[in-house]
Amino acid sequence: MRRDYIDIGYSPKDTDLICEFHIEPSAGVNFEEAATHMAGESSIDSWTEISTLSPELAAKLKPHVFYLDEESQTVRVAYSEDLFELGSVPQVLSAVAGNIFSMKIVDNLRLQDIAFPGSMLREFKGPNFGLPGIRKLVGVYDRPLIGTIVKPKVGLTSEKHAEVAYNSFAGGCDLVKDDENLTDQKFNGFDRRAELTLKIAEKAEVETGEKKMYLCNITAPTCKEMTRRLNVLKDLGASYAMIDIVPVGWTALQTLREEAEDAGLALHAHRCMHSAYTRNPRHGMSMVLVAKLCRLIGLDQLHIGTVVGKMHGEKHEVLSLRDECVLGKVPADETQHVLAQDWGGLKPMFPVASGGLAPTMIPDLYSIFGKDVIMQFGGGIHAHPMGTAAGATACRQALDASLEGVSMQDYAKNHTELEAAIGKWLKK
Ligand code: CAP
Ligand code: MG
Repeated sequence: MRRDYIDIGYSPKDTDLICEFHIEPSAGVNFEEAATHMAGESSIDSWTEISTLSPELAAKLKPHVFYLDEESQTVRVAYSEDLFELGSVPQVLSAVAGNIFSMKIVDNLRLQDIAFPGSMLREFKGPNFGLPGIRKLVGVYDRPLIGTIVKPKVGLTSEKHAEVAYNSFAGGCDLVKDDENLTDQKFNGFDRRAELTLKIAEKAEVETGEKKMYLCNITAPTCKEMTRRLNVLKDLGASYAMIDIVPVGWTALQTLREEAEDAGLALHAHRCMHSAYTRNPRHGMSMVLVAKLCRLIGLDQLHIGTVVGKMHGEKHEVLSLRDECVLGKVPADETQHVLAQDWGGLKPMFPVASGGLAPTMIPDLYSIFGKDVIMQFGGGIHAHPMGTAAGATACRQALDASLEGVSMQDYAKNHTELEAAIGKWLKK
């Protein structure tokens, strides 16, 4: 391993890719040594001096550890763009999020963020619809969107699934999605579920006068099958497809981004399994980076957490995720280890808040996120004491109260569905 990767004061080139890492060296390994090995292993080097790495080649491609703070265990590395296959998320991750997590000389290592240079950003299309395109699709511009997840997660027949979706739409949901583990099971096959639920969404549109979006989960064992499912949805007149982004993998997402554009479908990114490597603040990689990669590749909307619901995610972290989804230029945020990112012209993604939410949380959600958020209520709609449709109506009533600046309690005085929701979820 060469010794000249520590290069404090190096000023990254505009074309460099920059990574921030959290590094905890193993016992007996000093911080600079751990940083050197990590920089080498994530770029051009090996565990020992290799004769085949000429000084000229090293000078051209070597990484620069330009920031080193042992107290905060933070390291920043600049990598030449020549080290990467332009437009390939898998290859970037194989380099800067690959072997290094396995190195014995670290006890913990976390890739906090990547700042992509414009020269690499330009290789990605970003969202096809994005937040503005989704608003145009749904025809709603001035409020959060309300969605639900058909519950129970799995087990219903396709007919029953469609019935629950209908009640959710009729009650006021703009969006109804499949749960993350519902794909193509014997009791609820993909093709039949898509056909029945899309047909009933159309019925609800006619009856309510509102657009109704069904997000059918196309997660499948092969890209070929996911593409087939995407085209089944297209032929049925769907506007969306949903994907479990972590189980399917980055190459599948880049493939489906192309296929979805050809099919004219928006992509909903469910992030189940992300916590396997984002949750531990000392090891793995951040959800901010997952969100950045999703926007680069071009998913249209992404789960980012709720602050007030059942999943972990502090307010500052969730808002950093929201900013990464939405802003054109994301400022550096040292406290959240977010590197500054200029998104160029890539469209914003629609942030999705979901997980453990009840209609009575809408005032808090609205004050946290404002109008540019999709609020999803699974149990919070299907556990409503008056049933699914009333649960959806209670959400719209709670949202109307927030939009009008009226307290939920006052608004509930002449809105029975909201009053029942308050009785169930607020009065403990
Ligand atoms: C929510 C949900 C979503 C979570 C995912 C669930 O249902 O369907 O998958 O929101 O979490 O299965 O838990 P509930 P995140 O509304 O009944 O909780 O959005 O944090 O990725
Ligand atoms: Mg779910």
